Order: sequence, then structure tokens, then C-alpha cells
Amino acid sequence: MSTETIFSKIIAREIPADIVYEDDQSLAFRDINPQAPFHVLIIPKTPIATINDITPEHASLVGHLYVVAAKLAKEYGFAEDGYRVVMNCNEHGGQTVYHIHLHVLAGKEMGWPPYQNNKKVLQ
Ligand code: DGP
Repeated sequence: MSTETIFSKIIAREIPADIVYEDDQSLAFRDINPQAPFHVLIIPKTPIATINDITPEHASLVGHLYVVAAKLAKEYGFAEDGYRVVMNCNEHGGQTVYHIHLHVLAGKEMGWPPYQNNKKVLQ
């Protein structure tokens, strides 16, 4: 299966994105369809399709995505108010781009649980 996604093209600068942070392992850019006043995606530069594909060798890289989330929270001033960090997996998780990414959402109070009116629950 190809690991090429729209996010590979953003990493390669083949398509534009509003990039807010970059280092040798990761890239963070604003979501094209923001669900909060601040909505950024943090991705590893190494493509990993889903959470199911994360192996022990990726532990440091995946942990690094959270280090970047904490850094952005401080930098953009929402660390104290709070925020949400989400990674969706496959269809039921709502994943649409198969290159793992942390959603960092901030700037408003968010509801929990996310699908209060959804009658389907895991048994
Ligand atoms: P998910 O549903 O968890 O796979 O989230 C994918 C997110 O990626 C979704 O919130 C919209 C965003 N997205 C998709 N295509 C692009 C793009 O070309 N540019 C940017 N900046 N975001 C994108």
C-alpha cells in the first residue's frame, strides 16, 4: 500500500499549508477545516498510516508529537486554559487521512463525551 497522502505533499512543499512549527521529525500546520479557534495538525515526517501501525520503534517519534503539542500550547498561550489533543483511527474513529496526525484544538471549551447523543456504545 502506498504511504503517499496529501500530508506527504505538504511535507515536500508540493502543496501549501499554514505551517506553524517544523523540526527534523515533525511538522505542524493549521487544519484546512478548523473545528476550534486554534486547530493544528502535528504529523511525523515519517509516514505511519494509522495508530494500528505504530510499533515500539516509533515510541520516541510518537511521543515527540506530544512534546510539540505542549510547546505550541505554551507558545500560543492556551496551556493554562486547556485544550484537546486527538488522534483518530480508521473509519469509526473518523480518520480520513492515512498518515497519523495529532489534532490540537484550543480556544473554546469543548464538550465531553464527544458523541453524547450517539446511542451506540462499546459493550
Ligand atoms: P482526520 O479526520 O482525523 O483524518 O483528520 C484529517 C484532517 O486533515 C481534517 O481535519 C482536515 C485536514 N486536512 C485534509 N486535507 C488537508 C489539506 O490539504 N490541508 C490541511 N491544512 N488540512 C487538511
